[in-house]
This record gives sequence, C-alpha cells and structure tokens, in this order.
Amino acid sequence: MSDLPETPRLIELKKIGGPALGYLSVAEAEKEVPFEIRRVYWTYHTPDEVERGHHAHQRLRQVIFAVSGIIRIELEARSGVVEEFSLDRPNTGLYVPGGYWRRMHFSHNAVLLCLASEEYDEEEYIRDYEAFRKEGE
Ligand code: T46
Repeated sequence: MSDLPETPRLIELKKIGGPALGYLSVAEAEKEVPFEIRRVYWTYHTPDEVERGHHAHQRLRQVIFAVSGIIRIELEARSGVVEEFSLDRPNTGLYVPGGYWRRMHFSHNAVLLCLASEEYDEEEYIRDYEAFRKEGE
C-alpha cells in the first residue's frame, strides 16, 4: 500500500444483466469498497434548489452513489483545490476519504446512497469552513 494520502476517485461497478431484464450492480466490503462498511444511509426527496453538505469528515471514508437521478458533488481539499464530480449512473460510486469539504446538488428524483466506514459520530464532523481550511495551513 502506498504512503501517499488518499484522494477522491470514481469507482466503476460491474453491471450484471441487460436491457431485457434490467441490471444489478454489487459492491462488497474490502473489494470494490476499500473498507469495512459500518453504516449505510441514503437521502431522497431533496428539492433541486437545495445545496446539502457544507461539512467535511475527519477520518470517515465513504463511497457515494446516485442510485437514481443526478448528483453533483464538489469536493474541496484542505489546500483549497476543488474537484467536481457528476454522479449520473447507478453503477458509479465516488470514493471520498477523510478531509474533504463537500457541497452537493440533486436532481429532483435523486437518491444518494452512502456506504460509510464508521458509525454516526457528530463529533467527527467539521462543520466550520474556516476551521477546516485552517487545518490545511
Ligand atoms: C455526507 C453526505 C453525503 C444522523 O442522525 N445519522 C446519520 O448517520 C447521518 C448521516 C445523519 N444524521 C443526522 C444529522 C443531521 O441532523 O441527519 C441530519 C442530516 O445530516 P446532514 O446535515 O449531515 O446531511 P447531509 O446530506 O448534508 O450529509 C450527509 C451525511 O451527514 C454526510 O456524512 O457525507 O450526506
């Protein structure tokens, strides 16, 4: 394993099936998902004018899917560099390591599914943007 810090990346899952019967995709812990999965959550019915997120995680690792609809995710590193991802296929996940500020926009029918490496812990969230950027200095 490399000592370089981890960075966000897209993870492509196999699509099993075909147009006649539909498709199935699967993600297993420590295989397609690079950690043990301790929590799964999903968001839905998000109005399309709303921006969610506005936080980073200290150490939580996640793979985020748009299982329906389109989700645009901006990830900002502590250095201030911003990368934008558009999730628009149910077989494509976004791997997000700890330390990235996120802003998310949803199409009206979007369902975000998140596979997470830790149980919920509000103490682990960074919800103050200035504090987040300061930690990068
Ligand atoms: C993330 C993005 C993709 C819980 O009680 N338990 C949980 O496991 C989660 C995830 C949230 N909550 C509570 C905390 C807040 O009172 O649900 C409320 C909404 O959470 P938040 O404002 O953080 O929602 P989003 O959509 O901005 O962020 C969520 C996750 O919190 C976050 O980890 O990366 O989805």
